[in-house]
Amino acid sequence: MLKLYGNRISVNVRRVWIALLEKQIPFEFVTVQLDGDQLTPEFSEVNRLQRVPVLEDEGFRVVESIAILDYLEATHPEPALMPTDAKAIAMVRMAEIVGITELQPAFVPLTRQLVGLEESGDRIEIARQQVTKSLQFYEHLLGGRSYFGGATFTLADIVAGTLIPSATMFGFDLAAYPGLAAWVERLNQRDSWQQTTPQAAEIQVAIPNIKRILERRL
Ligand SMILES: N[C@@H](CCC(=O)N[C@@H](CS)C(=O)NCC(=O)O)C(=O)O
Repeated sequence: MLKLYGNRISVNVRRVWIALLEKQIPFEFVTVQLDGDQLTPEFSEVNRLQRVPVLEDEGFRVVESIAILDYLEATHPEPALMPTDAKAIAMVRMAEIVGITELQPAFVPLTRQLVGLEESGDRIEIARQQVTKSLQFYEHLLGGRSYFGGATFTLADIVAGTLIPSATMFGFDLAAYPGLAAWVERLNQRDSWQQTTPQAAEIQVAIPNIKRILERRL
């Protein structure tokens, strides 16, 4: 059986977890406490980068959430989470890449500020502008359709959909982006979403770990 090394409050893990649920693939969730378990020699053997998620398939290990999503798509093609039409593929990739290279990095200084770590006003301002630009980009990309790939739910919705709602934690109002607001509501109806949404209490308990991780990171 597939093994997913992860933690319930990790957004990078949640992407993979949702894909496994959507594809109805049986798997074992191996919890890695992010209080230092990820830094042990044992876990470093599993992932030299000392991060989750890691997917293990009969001894073959895949790290990096986007690579894991591609692996799952290739090994379990049904139901398809990646379209085959050229334009739809481009839409999905744009949504994924903007998520991991624009929006997610912009959340780092904002999270640092939220948990009480030192952060410069300039970096906060740049991060807020980057979040705004990303949200505008996504609203335009979605273009009032149901999902980024068109009529069907894809990896784009998983990657963008597990990031965009977090903007509200930093004071962004999704009402300014009506297409995105309706799409978030649509995602919230899915079982895979409901099963994987971290509870407020879980996040609260994890704050010291989040702080320690952010202190060690670029
Ligand atoms: N680019 C990686 C990022 C993985 C990542 O940063 N995971 C975090 C949890 S959200 C982690 O394991 N952090 C532990 C640490 O930095 O010590 C991916 O997409 O899988």
